[in-house]
Amino acid sequence: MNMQATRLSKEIVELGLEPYVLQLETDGLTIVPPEVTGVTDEFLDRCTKVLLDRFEELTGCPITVGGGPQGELDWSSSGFLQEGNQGKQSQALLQQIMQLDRSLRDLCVNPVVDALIDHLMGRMPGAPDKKARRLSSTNSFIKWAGEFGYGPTLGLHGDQGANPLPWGPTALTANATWCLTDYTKDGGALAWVPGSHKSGAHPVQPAAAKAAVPAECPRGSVIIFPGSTWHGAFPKETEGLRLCAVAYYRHHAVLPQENLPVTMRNGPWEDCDNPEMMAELCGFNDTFPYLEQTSPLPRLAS
Ligand SMILES: O=C(O)CCC(=O)C(=O)O
Ligand SMILES: [Fe+2]
Repeated sequence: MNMQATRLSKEIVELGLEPYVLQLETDGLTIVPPEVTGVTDEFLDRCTKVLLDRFEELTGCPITVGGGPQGELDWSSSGFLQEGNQGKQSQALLQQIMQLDRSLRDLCVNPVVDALIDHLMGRMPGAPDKKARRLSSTNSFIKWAGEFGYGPTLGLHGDQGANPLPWGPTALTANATWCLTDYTKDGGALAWVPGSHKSGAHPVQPAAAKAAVPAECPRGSVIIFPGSTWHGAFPKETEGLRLCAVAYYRHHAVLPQENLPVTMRNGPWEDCDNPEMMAELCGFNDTFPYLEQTSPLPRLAS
């Protein structure tokens, strides 16, 4: 974890988040229950409805939490082929979900999650009041019953895998996976390897898959881990959906997955619980990448 951040922030102490920080430091993942983040059943219902409506809008196929997709799906026009997976594809990724509804933006400015992500990424050099964390993208994994999943490797990876090795103690990316259904091993829960964040490198198989455990938790929980923690998912063997909303973060020095300073500039970023935090998370006022000459120039004196 971030060396500067081994001191606990005011927010961590005020919100009583020390036990979650300890888990992040020792295991590389923590699960925060809805009682601590304050999300309600009605709020989770709204997030769920927005995502399922969006799935139907983009695919033409109605989908329910209890029954999964309500028709045959055909991937052939998408050009999508999963290597080694002879079975039917049984998940889809919805992107840019923060644009869809205020509920999904409010997840991104939740003060509890923000304090823990800030702990992982720390502050700007020489500016202890400036947080280094930004949003990289917002996505939803929609998973339904299917035998294969990610195969025997469980698809284990570190999310910050595009960054050069070795990874240091400061998180370069971090993941907050909001569970909109219960997460169980049979139900295709996130798989992860305790302590793997300390290796500072990619997973080594098959030992990694052997050491993987499920992140099991009730609906409304949020699973938080740095980009160095090895994770994937168990195959989903049960009926119905495994649904989540992922707020994916980056250190300010790391490229975003979605070009949020551009895509959200005229978007509904102000419509959320904390517009000031959202503007910072989108990186609207960051020095880089610039779009025009920003460095001051002199004029010939007259
Ligand atoms: O749940 C999954 O299928 C994998 C999730 C994942 O890799 C991620 O959110 O970064
Ligand atoms: Fe991942």
